[in-house]
Amino acid sequence: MTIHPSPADTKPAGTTAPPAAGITPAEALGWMHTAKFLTTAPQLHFLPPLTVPEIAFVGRSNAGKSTCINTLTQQKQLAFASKKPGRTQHINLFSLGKQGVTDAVLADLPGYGYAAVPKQDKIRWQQVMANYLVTRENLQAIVLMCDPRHGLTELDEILLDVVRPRVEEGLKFLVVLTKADKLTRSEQTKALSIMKLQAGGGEVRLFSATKRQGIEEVATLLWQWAHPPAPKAVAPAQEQPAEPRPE
Ligand SMILES: Nc1nc2c(ncn2[C@@H]2O[C@H](COP(=O)(O)OP(=O)(O)OP(=O)(O)O)[C@@H](O)[C@H]2O)c(=O)[nH]1
Ligand SMILES: [Mg+2]
Repeated sequence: MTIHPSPADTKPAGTTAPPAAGITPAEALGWMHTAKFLTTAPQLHFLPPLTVPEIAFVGRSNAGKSTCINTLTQQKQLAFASKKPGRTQHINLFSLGKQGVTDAVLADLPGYGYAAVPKQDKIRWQQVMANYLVTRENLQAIVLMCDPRHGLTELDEILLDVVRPRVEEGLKFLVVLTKADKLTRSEQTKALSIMKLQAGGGEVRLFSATKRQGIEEVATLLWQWAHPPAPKAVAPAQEQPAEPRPE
């Protein structure tokens, strides 16, 4: 198992920033590397009901969802990536967890918006995805993959509308600006600030599979989302003895 050292690991002792929420980027990548194929489902009702947090990768066809999963998990062919849009046609689940104990699941979803797909298939898929996003009970986070050269498409906007009520109830939301290697530095900065305005309070990160940009940041964020701090037990209110009235 190869884990690329994080910048924090290569800094001289004493200058390392404290890990966010108890995990270093290298540990987050180690967790990602445990990914294993779990199951594939052509339709929602074939998905096994699960209780562990599920993180769904969604976005238009060819945006780079499968490549992002392979890059984050440091596995070349875990998810099927392809130059040809429409490569992923089922919902594919990958389990994560150390020592064989699954503590989260990644879901690679088929992309939308590929022009060559017959209209009926497009509508069917949009319904499957909307149902998945609305009804999947263990869904903990959505990663919307967006090529910053195209920005948010009409179908991305529809997806945002579909998930908004759940995001307002606490579903985590991240926009990954993919293929950042195709942009100059200043274009990246601009794309990031525009998307921050459009993401409605969701997180936004730049990402490049080829330049290995943003990998540690995204892995760390997903680990944090999959391991939310346990809610603090609320101590029962104690009866206070009545203050004696001043005479
Ligand atoms: N330059 C560059 N190309 C990328 C990057 N990520 C993905 N690609 C390329 O984009 C194409 C599509 O990648 P996929 O990962 O198959 O895209 P997808 O979103 O899973 O596509 P569907 O399964 O059709 O929805 C492939 O040719 C990838 O090599 C990246 O960060 N930089
Ligand atoms: Mg794919």
